[in-house]
Amino acid sequence: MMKKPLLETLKGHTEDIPPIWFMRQAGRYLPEYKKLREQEPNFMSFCQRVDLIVEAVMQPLRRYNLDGAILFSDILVVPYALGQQVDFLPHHGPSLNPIATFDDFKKITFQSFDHFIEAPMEGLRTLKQAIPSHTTLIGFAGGPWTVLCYMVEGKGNFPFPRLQNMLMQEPNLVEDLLKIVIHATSKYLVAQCHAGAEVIQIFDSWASCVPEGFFEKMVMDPTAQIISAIKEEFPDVPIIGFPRQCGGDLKKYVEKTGVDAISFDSTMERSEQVPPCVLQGGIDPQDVVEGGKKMRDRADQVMKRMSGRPFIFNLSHGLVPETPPEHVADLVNHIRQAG
Ligand code: 1CP
Repeated sequence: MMKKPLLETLKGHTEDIPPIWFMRQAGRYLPEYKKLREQEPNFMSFCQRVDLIVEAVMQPLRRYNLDGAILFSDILVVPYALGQQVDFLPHHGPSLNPIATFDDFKKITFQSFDHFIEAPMEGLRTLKQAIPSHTTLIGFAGGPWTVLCYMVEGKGNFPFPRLQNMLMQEPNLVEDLLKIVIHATSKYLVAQCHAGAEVIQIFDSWASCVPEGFFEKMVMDPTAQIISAIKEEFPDVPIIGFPRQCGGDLKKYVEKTGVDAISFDSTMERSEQVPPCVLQGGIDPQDVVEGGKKMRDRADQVMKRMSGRPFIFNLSHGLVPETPPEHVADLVNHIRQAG
């Protein structure tokens, strides 16, 4: 069987040319995605269509030579599968019926959970056969803190004051919610591994707004519990953590959670401390919007810093909708030549 560079790197091998994939490599910056998206009026129903999610994953793989293919879904599929109302409003992002009281919390149910996660599972099984043989299939979920941000706030609203207030005023409600989300996320990710995911990434995109003193309880412990549930059944599936802009002690994060790799962002790039694990990361998504020599120079700087150690080329956050796809193609070609 052909070796997969992304998997090899996650096992600790250093490749001459780093494996490459990008957060949000599928989706709205691609004209072919915008066309595909028209087939379902509502984003959650799009995520329930196996044919459409498989096609959305394949689109960037046809354009560029990538080492990773990430399931097309969303971190809000978990609250949706738990019975919370989740909508995506055009130009406004996610909109949920916020959980504010114990009565709202009581509506959360596992009753249809398995039914709702069946489409992504079928998507993964199909993709395992469809992607190129050197490409690694990546499953994902949101970190519980980040998912709770949306469940309680009802929308993207950094720094998520409702969850912050609830943490101070209704700690028991937060604790009960957290337990459910940890359990649901573990179940969802173990199912993804059964369906063929070879790597798992946990997106804790809003780790930066955890209140002082709560990082262990709200980010590290929940991540550790999810990872131990995965590793119990799938000890060899590597896990990438993305505690975005958490500014904390990454060495401790690695030791406490059991992640195999960290996807770093621009704040970690400036830090002196290098976490004791495989690293994933790269330039800023805005550099790819701009493109050209500046983008290539930035990429060279990252490659130089990471040379000689196991490293996956990615970005400090996801590709944004304004990204010209030609710039992504240029970046991939540049790294493959420079390596
Ligand atoms: O109508 C549409 O097309 C909806 C736009 C869209 C898309 C294409 C959303 C709504 N989600 C997605 C796909 C998605 N989301 C993927 C698969 C695509 C890929 O990676 O190739 C993934 C991995 C996510 C993960 C996700 N969703 C995160 C974590 C990663 C990150 O970017 O930090 C977060 C925070 C979300 C929430 C979310 N879903 C959608 C939007 C616009 C948002 C962000 C809203 C906000 O800013 O708060």
